[in-house]
Amino acid sequence: MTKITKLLVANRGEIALRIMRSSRELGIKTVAVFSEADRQALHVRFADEAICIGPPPSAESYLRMDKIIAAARQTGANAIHPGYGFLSENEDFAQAVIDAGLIFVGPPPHAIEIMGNKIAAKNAAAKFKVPLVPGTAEPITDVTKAKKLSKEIGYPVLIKASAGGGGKGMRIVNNEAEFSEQMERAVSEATSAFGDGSVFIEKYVTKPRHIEFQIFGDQQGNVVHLFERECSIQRRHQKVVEEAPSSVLTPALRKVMGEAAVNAARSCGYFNAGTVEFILDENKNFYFLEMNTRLQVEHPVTEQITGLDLVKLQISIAEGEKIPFSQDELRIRGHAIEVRVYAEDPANSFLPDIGTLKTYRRPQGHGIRVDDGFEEGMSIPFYYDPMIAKMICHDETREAAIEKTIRAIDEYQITGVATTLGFCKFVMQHNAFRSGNFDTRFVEQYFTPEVLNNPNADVDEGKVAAALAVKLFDEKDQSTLQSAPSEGINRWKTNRT
Ligand code: MV4
Repeated sequence: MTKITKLLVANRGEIALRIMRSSRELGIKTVAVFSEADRQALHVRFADEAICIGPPPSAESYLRMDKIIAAARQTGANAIHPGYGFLSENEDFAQAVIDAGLIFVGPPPHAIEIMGNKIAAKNAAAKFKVPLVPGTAEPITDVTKAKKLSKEIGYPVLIKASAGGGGKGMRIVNNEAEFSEQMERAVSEATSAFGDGSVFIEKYVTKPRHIEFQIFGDQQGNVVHLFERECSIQRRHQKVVEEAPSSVLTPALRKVMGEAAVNAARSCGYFNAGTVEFILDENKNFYFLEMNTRLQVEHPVTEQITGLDLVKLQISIAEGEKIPFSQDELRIRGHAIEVRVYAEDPANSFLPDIGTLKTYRRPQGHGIRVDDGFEEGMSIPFYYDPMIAKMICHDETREAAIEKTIRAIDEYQITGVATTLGFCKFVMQHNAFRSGNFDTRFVEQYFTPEVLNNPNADVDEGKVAAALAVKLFDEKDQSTLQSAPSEGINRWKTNRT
């Protein structure tokens, strides 16, 4: 049981600030690390101490384990919080932090390792009776065998990369004739993207809802869940709107899924905060997909409905304390909706619109929380994820939370860059969303730029041409499920199409 006295936050932006705020309330000193692009950033100004760890590109700064650990040594920090993205799900980093004699505010390295490999994750979960999508339990290399298995499972099937996650490297196969070609592509994509060509096959669930459970474990072996988050409103695996609770779970289903989530955590000896991802099919059968071994972007909706501060809980668990409540003591209070405000242009294929926040005024009032890392006049760095803010609205019912979200979107004033605020308002006003009858296809089914009816719609011809090129490219290659990057990782150079 070692108290954390000084915490280094190995991250930037809103999440670095959010972690430091809770630390300060606990009387813990904070250390920021920053790249040369972030000298003026709010997380740097908020921290008690700040250390520059390198040039703007993430690979030369926020991903440099050596520099981050050296910064902890230099400042006398005795713990490191990784936030999300960057090094947060790197078991070598977690181990290096521990080996340096520091506390890692996160899960044990071996749990990160197991859950980082999708096949290992499924096998671990299966041993604890967590329901899985019908499919192969091992990496598959033999096409003939794979075809035979797919026939048994029934088409369509999905080929997934074991080292993937978040939708990277998945391919849909509709029939046996397509199989060989798609498998070759999947293997070569996985090899070039992850250096690991292992793939596996699952039955393709065609209209899934994405429901994830927040779990917490302590070092004494207690595990609880803090209910679910509904994350079906996403665009190319990038979540746009998240809410808690989900409007489709009954108390009985919530209990069964929650117990499965707790078992998935137990299956890898998990402690600290984690998220167990499920898909729910049209008949409300649920299946384990993967486990995210970090605090997630959308954790605030869980905080709003439970009244808990998940970062404070992470810190006390890292110090060796027990979880201070039992499952039975937890209740859902009201309904919370988070919308992600990105500097992206929904009228132009959601291209990042990096620039300066000429006007930046946050909405206010009862039940509104804005987690951001910017102020008016600041510019959004080109090097990192273009998320400006997360706005979380909490009210007694889902309907009231939707109305509050619309009111708050209208009150939010951002000029200088295009944002996803109008797009989020479109979601809030859509009948499918309001009725609760939607799945992960919501955006592709219902969204076209025209629905924004924006009188200031950008008619920059260059942008339109670029957007059109992207669209045509996608349509040519429909069997690839395009993926967004991992949380917090620069997608300009890696994944942006
Ligand atoms: C699936 C699926 C359908 N069937 N697996 C996408 C992200 C990664 N975590 C797994 N994903 C999916 N796996 C089977 N067997 C559909 C998806 C999927 C999805 C899942 C959650 C949220 C959004 C999604 C969007 C497209 C596809």
